[in-house]
Amino acid sequence: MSQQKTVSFKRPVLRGTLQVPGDKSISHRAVMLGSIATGKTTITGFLDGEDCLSTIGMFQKLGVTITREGTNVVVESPGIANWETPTEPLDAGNSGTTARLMLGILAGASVTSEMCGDQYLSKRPMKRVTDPLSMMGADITSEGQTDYLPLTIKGAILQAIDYNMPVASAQVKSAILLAGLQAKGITSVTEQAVSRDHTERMLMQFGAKVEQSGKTIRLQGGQQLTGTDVVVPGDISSAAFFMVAAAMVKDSEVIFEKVGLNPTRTGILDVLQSMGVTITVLDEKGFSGERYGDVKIQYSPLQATEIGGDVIPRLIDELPILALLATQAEGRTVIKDAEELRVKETDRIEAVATELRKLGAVIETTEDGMIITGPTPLTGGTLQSYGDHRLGMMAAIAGLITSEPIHIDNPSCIAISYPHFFEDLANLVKQ
Ligand code: SPQ
Repeated sequence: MSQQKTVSFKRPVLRGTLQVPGDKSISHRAVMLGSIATGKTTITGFLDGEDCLSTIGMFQKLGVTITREGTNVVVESPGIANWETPTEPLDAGNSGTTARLMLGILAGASVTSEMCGDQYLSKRPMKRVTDPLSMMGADITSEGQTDYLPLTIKGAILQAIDYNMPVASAQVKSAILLAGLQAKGITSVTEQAVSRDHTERMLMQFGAKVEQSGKTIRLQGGQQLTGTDVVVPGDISSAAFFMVAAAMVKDSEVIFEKVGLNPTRTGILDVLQSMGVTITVLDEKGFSGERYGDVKIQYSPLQATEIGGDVIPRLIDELPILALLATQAEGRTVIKDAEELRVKETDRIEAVATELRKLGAVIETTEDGMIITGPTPLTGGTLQSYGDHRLGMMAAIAGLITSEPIHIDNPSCIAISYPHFFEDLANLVKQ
């Protein structure tokens, strides 16, 4: 049954400090590499969101021992060569990252498995991964269309490939590299634009040798991974919702503690700066190849900007909330080169435009983005989440600047990436 959540504030101001939950992309990869590896991996700061729990569930069905106490996870694995054949389908839930990276991992494992997902994931394209994996010799079949889950993966002997990526996607890159780890020879992947590089960094952390030259990554197959300790920084994609809130709600000032600052993810900070937002990085550190730090965001008058080209993969998941911000900026904000938004949990171009227009926003959609004219005062109303966590959180943040309350239909999807979102919102808002 669909639920509703109402967000209503009278003259809010956001103030204080916030430590957002662990990075979703890094949490997935820590469990995946810990399960491929032999031995014990400890993960601290793990994201206990539904997507990452789907990843844990899959490996438990493959015979890996994984225990979790809140955000502390211990993975004890016999290594990929000793996984058990699962007796039930591996369920990726709503998680594209789980499905696509696992296709790469399972392609070269010595087990046969079936993979399924929820109603939204079952409509997202898998061919972008199954095509290159088939070139490596993967045996992935389906009873219906091979572009979609459910799929059956029969572990096979893989050969390395040199792959030029037709789309800018960290999931495709990672699936090929993880298959390449089990393949004969040297696998290389060349990107059009640099996407998040957590897989490459973490492979090195687990003892693999990965070479990078320009936009090409090379990996020798047959390398063994060894369990290690992983510390997960805060997720900048989750922080982005409150960063935008602080930037557009008058007199706000918020410090984000220990938030991930990997340069392949910080496009949001570049765009906020180009819109006139005052950003101060207070303390930047690095560990295990991932950077993190404390970042202060202050309310500022906003100017429109252009978002396109190489920055897109560095902020792809932040575009829905940036669209909301653009409604409050002076001038025409153009978002382009973002056609990938159409194949996320929902078509995020149409969904964002449809929902923000209900509040009075002036938005035109294009094939690969949106054109938003501002500033526009926003009214209240009922917004749909489309079962998409990022749409649900965008709707909630809109409630900070609308003249009337916002009612969010089906807000429970927010737990996919940010289980305590509404508590953090309530703690930051001073009325
Ligand atoms: O995992 P999923 O469902 O694909 O999640 C999303 C999100 O909004 O959280 C996209 F819908 O993030 C992707 C991101 O868009 C996570 C990700 C990763 O961890 O590798 C990479 C990006 O996807 P892609 O297709 O560009 O590789």
